[in-house]
Amino acid sequence: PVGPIEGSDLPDFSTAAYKDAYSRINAIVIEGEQEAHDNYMSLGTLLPDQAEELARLARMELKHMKGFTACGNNLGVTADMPFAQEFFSPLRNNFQAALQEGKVVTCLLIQALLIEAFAISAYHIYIPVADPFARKITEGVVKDEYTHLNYGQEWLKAHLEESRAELEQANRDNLPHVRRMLDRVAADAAVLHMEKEDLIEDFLIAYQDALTDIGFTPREIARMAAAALVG
Ligand code: DDQ
Ligand code: DDQ
Ligand code: DDQ
Repeated sequence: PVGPIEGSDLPDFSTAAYKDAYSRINAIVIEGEQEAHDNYMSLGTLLPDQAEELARLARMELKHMKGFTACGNNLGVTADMPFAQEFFSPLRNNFQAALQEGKVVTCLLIQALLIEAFAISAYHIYIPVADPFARKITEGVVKDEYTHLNYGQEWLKAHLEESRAELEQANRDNLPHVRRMLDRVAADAAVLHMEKEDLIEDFLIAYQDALTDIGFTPREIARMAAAALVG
Protein backbone atom coordinates (compact mmCIF):
# COMPACT_ATOMS: atom_id res chain seq x y z
CA PRO A 1 0.00 0.00 0.00
CA VAL A 2 1.02 3.60 -0.66
CA GLY A 3 2.27 5.42 2.45
CA PRO A 4 0.56 8.50 3.81
CA ILE A 5 0.85 11.53 1.54
CA GLU A 6 2.07 14.68 3.30
CA GLY A 7 -0.83 16.75 4.54
CA SER A 8 -3.59 14.69 2.94
CA ASP A 9 -3.94 11.84 5.39
CA LEU A 10 -3.98 13.45 8.83
CA PRO A 11 -6.52 12.34 11.43
CA ASP A 12 -8.75 14.89 13.19
CA PHE A 13 -6.78 15.39 16.45
CA SER A 14 -9.75 16.98 18.22
CA THR A 15 -12.26 14.08 18.17
CA ALA A 16 -13.16 12.05 21.27
CA ALA A 17 -12.26 8.83 19.39
CA TYR A 18 -8.79 10.14 18.55
CA LYS A 19 -8.15 11.25 22.14
CA ASP A 20 -9.38 7.94 23.55
CA ALA A 21 -7.02 5.88 21.36
CA TYR A 22 -4.23 8.39 21.99
CA SER A 23 -4.58 7.98 25.77
CA ARG A 24 -3.41 4.36 25.45
CA ILE A 25 -0.77 4.80 22.70
CA ASN A 26 0.73 7.80 24.52
CA ALA A 27 0.76 5.85 27.81
CA ILE A 28 2.57 2.94 26.11
CA VAL A 29 5.45 5.16 24.97
CA ILE A 30 5.65 7.01 28.31
CA GLU A 31 5.75 3.69 30.19
CA GLY A 32 8.12 2.21 27.57
CA GLU A 33 10.60 5.05 27.96
CA GLN A 34 10.39 4.84 31.77
CA GLU A 35 10.99 1.08 31.71
CA ALA A 36 13.83 1.51 29.22
CA HIS A 37 15.44 3.91 31.71
CA ASP A 38 15.06 1.35 34.50
CA ASN A 39 16.30 -1.50 32.27
CA TYR A 40 19.46 0.36 31.22
CA MET A 41 20.20 1.22 34.85
CA SER A 42 19.74 -2.47 35.77
CA LEU A 43 21.99 -3.58 32.90
CA GLY A 44 24.68 -1.36 34.43
CA THR A 45 24.74 -3.69 37.46
CA LEU A 46 25.47 -6.68 35.19
CA LEU A 47 28.03 -4.76 33.08
CA PRO A 48 29.83 -2.53 35.61
CA ASP A 49 32.46 -1.34 33.12
CA GLN A 50 29.61 -0.05 30.90
CA ALA A 51 27.61 1.46 33.78
CA GLU A 52 28.51 5.05 32.92
CA GLU A 53 27.49 4.75 29.26
CA LEU A 54 24.29 2.92 30.25
CA ALA A 55 23.42 5.65 32.75
CA ARG A 56 23.83 8.18 29.93
CA LEU A 57 21.37 6.19 27.76
CA ALA A 58 18.98 5.91 30.70
CA ARG A 59 18.97 9.68 31.21
CA MET A 60 18.12 10.13 27.53
CA GLU A 61 15.09 7.83 27.92
CA LEU A 62 13.79 9.99 30.79
CA LYS A 63 14.09 13.05 28.54
CA HIS A 64 12.00 11.18 25.91
CA MET A 65 9.44 10.26 28.54
CA LYS A 66 9.05 13.93 29.45
CA GLY A 67 8.71 14.87 25.77
CA PHE A 68 5.93 12.32 25.20
CA THR A 69 4.18 13.45 28.39
CA ALA A 70 4.19 16.99 26.98
CA CYS A 71 2.57 15.66 23.76
CA GLY A 72 -0.42 14.36 25.73
CA ASN A 73 -0.72 17.59 27.70
CA ASN A 74 -0.62 19.57 24.46
CA LEU A 75 -3.71 17.69 23.17
CA GLY A 76 -5.46 17.75 26.55
CA VAL A 77 -5.24 13.95 26.88
CA THR A 78 -4.56 12.03 30.11
CA ALA A 79 -2.36 9.01 29.42
CA ASP A 80 -3.85 5.70 30.62
CA MET A 81 -0.87 4.58 32.70
CA PRO A 82 -2.54 1.57 34.42
CA PHE A 83 -3.26 0.15 30.94
CA ALA A 84 0.36 0.68 29.85
CA GLN A 85 1.84 -0.89 32.99
CA GLU A 86 -0.25 -4.00 32.47
CA PHE A 87 0.49 -3.95 28.70
CA PHE A 88 4.25 -4.18 29.33
CA SER A 89 4.06 -6.85 32.04
CA PRO A 90 5.05 -9.88 29.90
CA LEU A 91 8.29 -8.28 28.68
CA ARG A 92 8.93 -6.63 32.06
CA ASN A 93 8.55 -9.98 33.88
CA ASN A 94 10.87 -11.74 31.43
CA PHE A 95 13.44 -8.94 31.71
CA GLN A 96 13.31 -9.05 35.53
CA ALA A 97 13.66 -12.84 35.60
CA ALA A 98 16.70 -12.66 33.29
CA LEU A 99 18.19 -9.87 35.40
CA GLN A 100 17.87 -11.97 38.58
CA GLU A 101 19.73 -14.80 36.81
CA GLY A 102 22.42 -12.47 35.47
CA LYS A 103 21.46 -13.21 31.84
CA VAL A 104 22.87 -10.16 30.03
CA VAL A 105 22.16 -11.60 26.57
CA THR A 106 18.44 -12.08 27.28
CA CYS A 107 18.17 -8.61 28.83
CA LEU A 108 19.83 -7.06 25.77
CA LEU A 109 17.62 -8.99 23.35
CA ILE A 110 14.47 -7.77 25.10
CA GLN A 111 15.46 -4.13 25.59
CA ALA A 112 18.13 -3.23 23.04
CA LEU A 113 16.83 -5.32 20.12
CA LEU A 114 13.10 -6.13 20.37
CA ILE A 115 11.72 -3.07 22.15
CA GLU A 116 14.10 -0.64 20.46
CA ALA A 117 13.45 -2.05 16.97
CA PHE A 118 9.72 -1.92 17.57
CA ALA A 119 9.83 1.60 18.96
CA ILE A 120 11.99 3.00 16.17
CA SER A 121 9.76 1.55 13.44
CA ALA A 122 6.57 2.68 15.23
CA TYR A 123 7.95 6.20 15.72
CA HIS A 124 8.81 6.40 12.00
CA ILE A 125 5.30 5.35 11.03
CA TYR A 126 3.77 7.81 13.50
CA ILE A 127 5.74 10.92 12.42
CA PRO A 128 3.84 11.58 9.12
CA VAL A 129 0.43 11.31 10.86
CA ALA A 130 1.34 13.18 14.07
CA ASP A 131 0.12 16.62 15.15
CA PRO A 132 2.85 19.25 14.58
CA PHE A 133 3.91 19.41 18.25
CA ALA A 134 4.23 15.62 18.66
CA ARG A 135 5.94 15.30 15.28
CA LYS A 136 8.78 17.56 16.40
CA ILE A 137 9.21 15.71 19.69
CA THR A 138 9.10 12.26 18.03
CA GLU A 139 11.67 13.27 15.38
CA GLY A 140 14.06 14.25 18.18
CA VAL A 141 13.48 10.94 19.97
CA VAL A 142 14.12 8.88 16.81
CA LYS A 143 17.51 10.55 16.36
CA ASP A 144 18.54 9.49 19.90
CA GLU A 145 17.11 5.97 19.71
CA TYR A 146 19.42 4.89 16.89
CA THR A 147 22.37 5.05 19.29
CA HIS A 148 20.66 2.56 21.67
CA LEU A 149 19.97 -0.09 19.08
CA ASN A 150 23.58 0.16 18.03
CA TYR A 151 24.80 -0.19 21.61
CA GLY A 152 23.07 -3.54 22.10
CA GLN A 153 24.03 -4.69 18.63
CA GLU A 154 27.70 -3.92 19.16
CA TRP A 155 27.84 -5.86 22.43
CA LEU A 156 26.02 -8.90 21.00
CA LYS A 157 28.14 -8.83 17.82
CA ALA A 158 31.31 -8.92 19.91
CA HIS A 159 29.96 -11.87 21.96
CA LEU A 160 27.96 -13.74 19.28
CA GLU A 161 29.41 -17.22 19.51
CA GLU A 162 28.90 -17.60 23.26
CA SER A 163 25.51 -15.80 23.06
CA ARG A 164 23.92 -17.60 20.10
CA ALA A 165 21.94 -20.27 21.98
CA GLU A 166 20.67 -17.84 24.62
CA LEU A 167 19.70 -15.33 21.91
CA GLU A 168 17.66 -17.93 20.04
CA GLN A 169 15.90 -19.04 23.23
CA ALA A 170 15.23 -15.44 24.33
CA ASN A 171 13.82 -14.68 20.88
CA ARG A 172 11.51 -17.72 21.11
CA ASP A 173 10.33 -16.61 24.58
CA ASN A 174 9.75 -12.95 23.72
CA LEU A 175 8.88 -12.45 20.05
CA PRO A 176 5.40 -13.99 20.54
CA HIS A 177 4.77 -11.38 23.29
CA VAL A 178 5.70 -8.59 20.86
CA ARG A 179 3.17 -9.96 18.38
CA ARG A 180 0.42 -10.22 21.03
CA MET A 181 1.18 -6.71 22.27
CA LEU A 182 0.86 -5.39 18.74
CA ASP A 183 -2.45 -7.24 18.29
CA ARG A 184 -3.79 -5.59 21.47
CA VAL A 185 -3.18 -2.03 20.29
CA ALA A 186 -3.64 -2.39 16.52
CA ALA A 187 -7.15 -0.88 16.62
CA ASP A 188 -5.95 2.13 18.64
CA ALA A 189 -2.96 2.57 16.33
CA ALA A 190 -5.32 2.55 13.31
CA VAL A 191 -7.32 5.44 14.82
CA LEU A 192 -4.02 7.37 14.79
CA HIS A 193 -3.65 6.32 11.10
CA MET A 194 -0.89 3.81 11.84
CA GLU A 195 -1.64 0.56 9.99
CA LYS A 196 -0.88 -2.81 11.56
CA GLU A 197 0.65 -4.23 8.36
CA ASP A 198 3.07 -1.29 8.19
CA LEU A 199 4.00 -1.73 11.87
CA ILE A 200 4.71 -5.45 11.37
CA GLU A 201 6.63 -4.89 8.15
CA ASP A 202 8.85 -2.11 9.49
CA PHE A 203 9.46 -3.94 12.76
CA LEU A 204 10.54 -7.11 10.94
CA ILE A 205 12.87 -5.12 8.67
CA ALA A 206 14.49 -3.33 11.65
CA TYR A 207 14.81 -6.57 13.64
CA GLN A 208 16.20 -8.44 10.65
CA ASP A 209 18.74 -5.64 10.03
CA ALA A 210 19.87 -5.85 13.66
CA LEU A 211 20.21 -9.66 13.57
CA THR A 212 22.10 -9.48 10.26
CA ASP A 213 24.51 -6.93 11.69
CA ILE A 214 25.09 -9.14 14.75
CA GLY A 215 26.05 -12.01 12.44
CA PHE A 216 23.03 -14.28 11.94
CA THR A 217 22.46 -15.83 8.49
CA PRO A 218 19.22 -15.29 6.51
CA ARG A 219 18.20 -18.87 7.29
CA GLU A 220 18.72 -18.41 11.04
CA ILE A 221 16.79 -15.12 10.93
CA ALA A 222 13.89 -16.77 9.10
CA ARG A 223 13.78 -19.43 11.80
CA MET A 224 13.81 -16.79 14.53
CA ALA A 225 10.99 -14.81 12.85
CA ALA A 226 8.93 -18.00 12.57
CA ALA A 227 8.83 -18.10 16.39
CA ALA A 228 6.30 -15.24 16.21
CA LEU A 229 3.89 -17.40 14.23
CA VAL A 230 3.88 -20.39 16.56
CA GLY A 231 4.35 -18.77 19.98
N1 DDQ B 1 2.81 9.88 21.09
O1 DDQ B 1 2.89 9.53 22.37
C1 DDQ B 1 3.13 11.30 21.00
C2 DDQ B 1 1.44 9.68 20.67
C3 DDQ B 1 3.80 9.17 20.31
C4 DDQ B 1 3.38 7.81 19.84
C5 DDQ B 1 4.42 7.16 18.95
C6 DDQ B 1 3.91 5.90 18.35
C7 DDQ B 1 4.23 4.70 19.17
C8 DDQ B 1 3.39 3.52 18.93
C9 DDQ B 1 3.61 2.47 19.98
C10 DDQ B 1 2.87 1.22 19.89
C11 DDQ B 1 1.85 1.08 18.84
C12 DDQ B 1 1.60 -0.25 18.35
N1 DDQ C 1 12.45 2.60 24.13
O1 DDQ C 1 12.73 1.40 24.57
C1 DDQ C 1 12.70 2.65 22.70
C2 DDQ C 1 13.37 3.51 24.74
C3 DDQ C 1 11.10 3.00 24.44
C4 DDQ C 1 10.05 2.07 23.96
C5 DDQ C 1 8.71 2.73 23.81
C6 DDQ C 1 7.59 1.79 23.64
C7 DDQ C 1 7.39 1.23 22.28
C8 DDQ C 1 6.34 0.18 22.17
C9 DDQ C 1 6.84 -1.22 22.30
C10 DDQ C 1 5.74 -2.21 22.18
C11 DDQ C 1 5.98 -3.62 21.91
C12 DDQ C 1 7.19 -4.32 21.94
N1 DDQ D 1 -0.85 -11.83 12.55
O1 DDQ D 1 -0.73 -11.37 13.74
C1 DDQ D 1 -1.23 -10.77 11.64
C2 DDQ D 1 -1.91 -12.85 12.54
C3 DDQ D 1 0.35 -12.53 12.06
C4 DDQ D 1 1.60 -11.75 12.33
C5 DDQ D 1 2.80 -12.61 11.97
C6 DDQ D 1 4.00 -11.82 11.67
C7 DDQ D 1 5.00 -11.88 12.74
C8 DDQ D 1 5.38 -10.55 13.22
C9 DDQ D 1 5.92 -10.58 14.60
C10 DDQ D 1 6.30 -9.26 15.13
C11 DDQ D 1 5.18 -8.35 15.40
C12 DDQ D 1 5.62 -6.95 15.71
